[in-house]
Amino acid sequence: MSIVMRINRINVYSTQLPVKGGAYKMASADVHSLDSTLVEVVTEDGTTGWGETCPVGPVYQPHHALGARAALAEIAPGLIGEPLHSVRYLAKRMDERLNGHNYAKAAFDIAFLDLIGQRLGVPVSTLLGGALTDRVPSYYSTIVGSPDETARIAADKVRAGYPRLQIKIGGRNLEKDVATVHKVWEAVGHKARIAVDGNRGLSVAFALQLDRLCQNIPFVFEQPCNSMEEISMLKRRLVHPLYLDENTEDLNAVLRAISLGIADGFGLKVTRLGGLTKMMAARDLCSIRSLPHTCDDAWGGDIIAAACVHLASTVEPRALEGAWIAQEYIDGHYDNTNPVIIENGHIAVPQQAGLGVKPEAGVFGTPVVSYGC
Ligand code: 0XW
Ligand code: MG
Repeated sequence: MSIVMRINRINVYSTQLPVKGGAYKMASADVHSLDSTLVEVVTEDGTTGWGETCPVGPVYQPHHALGARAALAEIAPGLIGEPLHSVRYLAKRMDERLNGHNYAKAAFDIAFLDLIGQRLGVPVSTLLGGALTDRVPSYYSTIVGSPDETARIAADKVRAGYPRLQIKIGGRNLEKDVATVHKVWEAVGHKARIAVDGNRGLSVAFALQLDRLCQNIPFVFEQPCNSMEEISMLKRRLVHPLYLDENTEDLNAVLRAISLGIADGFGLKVTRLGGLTKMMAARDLCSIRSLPHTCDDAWGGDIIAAACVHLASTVEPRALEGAWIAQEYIDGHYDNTNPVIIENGHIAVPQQAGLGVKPEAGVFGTPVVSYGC
């Protein structure tokens, strides 16, 4: 069957995703409601493919919602009339229209794969090399909170089936962060794997002190400091394994971190790297060096959640640190027939053709802008 069909129209939508409970607190920022950008790519036969990009506020990484939409405005007109026969060709077209801005291009990359999957009658996981499982582990991410409350939530989430926890620290005194890590460990012990995430908020000195004061607790230390240079200074002085998240701004950064030997693993974000096609490359680079990683995004609804889960299903299970999706912090779904949901700390991999998620008609209101006919 030929998969050549042309892009007729692109609709861009914005939707607000308020944070349940009021605020998602990280060392770098507190966020209250996230502005997600969705692209709906319509082909000449009327099939629709969806993509999403939702920075977790403007401070987490050098991304913001209006930036995503400005970048899409540069790119979208150049995609109208293009054939959907090759995601690599369309990536080249996007690069010819705009340098960088991976987090915006990612939304299109996801939508193209959704369309091609539907056309071929296969799930996106098949286009990514093929699923190894039909259910992937997730992990629960706490917010920066009091030691006792964080430990209580951690124990609850382990009881709910999560095999991994990510404990947020930073932006306050050392005593509180150290107490939080100790209390979580006392509450959950070996029942869950633990990551301690500083979200770039610690100095090298603070990170070293925390590392020593928690040296008998097995956790991986995620993105404690801001820059790769600080991370390199830390790397050989830490007791705990070191994971990079925000520093992996593109595939070259992943490659650099691997070749410099400064990362024991990664918190990877689909949109930051430029979409699922780029994530496949990161997955394969990590696999060559047996480096574990997550398959996440910063935030977003069912579209980005489905993208993360399809990708996660293709990762060797021993290298998969889990697929984080924002479900625990947002209400509702774009698609109530086939929502992406966490059950017992795990997520079923959509089996339908494409992403397996179709936003309900009108759920995002009218497009903020449309291109094509
Ligand atoms: C836990 N996350 C995947 C969600 C927020 O965007 C922060 C992020 C992280 O690991 O830093
Ligand atoms: Mg992180």
